[in-house]
Amino acid sequence: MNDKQVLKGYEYAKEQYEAVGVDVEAAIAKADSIPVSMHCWQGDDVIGFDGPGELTGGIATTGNYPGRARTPDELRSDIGFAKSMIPGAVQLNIHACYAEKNGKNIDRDEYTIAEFQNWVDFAKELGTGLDFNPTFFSHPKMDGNFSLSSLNPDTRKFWIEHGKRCNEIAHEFCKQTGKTSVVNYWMPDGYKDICADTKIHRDLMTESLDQIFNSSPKSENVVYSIESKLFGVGIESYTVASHEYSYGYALKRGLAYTLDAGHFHPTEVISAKLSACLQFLDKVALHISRGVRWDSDHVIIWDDELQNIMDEIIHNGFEERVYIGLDYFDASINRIACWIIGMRNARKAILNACLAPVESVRKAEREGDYTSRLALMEERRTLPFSAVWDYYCLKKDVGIGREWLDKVKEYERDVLSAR
Ligand code: RNT
Ligand code: ZN
Repeated sequence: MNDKQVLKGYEYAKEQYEAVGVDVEAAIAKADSIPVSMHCWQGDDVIGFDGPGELTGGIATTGNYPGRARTPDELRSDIGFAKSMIPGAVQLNIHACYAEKNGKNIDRDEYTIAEFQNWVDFAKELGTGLDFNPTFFSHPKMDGNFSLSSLNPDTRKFWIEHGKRCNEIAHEFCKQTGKTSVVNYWMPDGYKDICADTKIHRDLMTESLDQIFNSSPKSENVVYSIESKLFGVGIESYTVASHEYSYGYALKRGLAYTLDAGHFHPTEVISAKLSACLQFLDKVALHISRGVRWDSDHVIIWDDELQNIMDEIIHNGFEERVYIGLDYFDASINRIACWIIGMRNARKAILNACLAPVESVRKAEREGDYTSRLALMEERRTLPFSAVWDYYCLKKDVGIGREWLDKVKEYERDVLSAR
């Protein structure tokens, strides 16, 4: 498609949206400014650089598509390349296992900003902030799948120190990038089979988390968040940090709560939880993922749930209270394409939410006219969104339509295939 065609399509689309009361330029500007956190771990199958080189502990990647990033530099160039085809404000999300120890013999309980300085410099180059995650998996100090709630005090001590280090490091990120840093806590702790004592681990988890947060620096721009999960791979029967646990902890301690789209019963959706959680919590973080039957973490597609999530955020004015992040890992297709597809889809859904003529639908609802409510909701679906999206991509110079795919194929030929 050439630029002239895009502009022509945009003129038509703009008129259509204006006819239903939408200011298209304002919608584009708003959609462009909302940050989406891009998870570095899609690029290397969540393996990281500080450990034994395999992923263990409740999550799994499947597939062996060639071209996995094997070094920090490879991962950073893949991210940089992907970002050139991703429009809108981006945060970069990294895990503690992406530390670069540079030959130093230190463990996760001793990390400082030094092990992440390359990531900070990279984020600054990209103009993004850095989100962070302590890594409570893929490590010999895990007690089976237990970390902060292990019955072994030495194990707990190690992971408590790890949490503290990560919180300190995030403050450095913040200082250096000048941007907010969300520190997300996900602990796989739990049992494969039915357990006899569900309480003891939760007591210990609370004690450990309290120790971490009671002696961590606090500032407005570092947001600590606790992620819940229904079950993990090999942790099917009991998870310590379940929904009620994590939500309750966050609420009581004034932290944020992370809703991962793949962490609930298959008929539950996180879009339905947002305005409920935000009645009581200040902030919520999102891990947008796509569960397929089990804890599968497929690449997110632009489906109804993704749209509903963004509608809930934007139509309720929650942009400042919800930190949007992605969390999936597919090793069966080109990993860079995974990032681009997911990040572009997230942005499409944000833009589409900003373009929705929501006031007229809400007015119908308030007036009890549920016929119009349904009719208008359905009419929204066929508004000429794609013409606005193409125009936005043209403006941002990120490739229109499928153009980005040719570039990814070229990169695969020239760079990835040599790995
Ligand atoms: C696992 C959680 C967690 C991880 C990342 C790598 O089920 O979703 O957020 O995916 O931290
Ligand atoms: Zn997650």
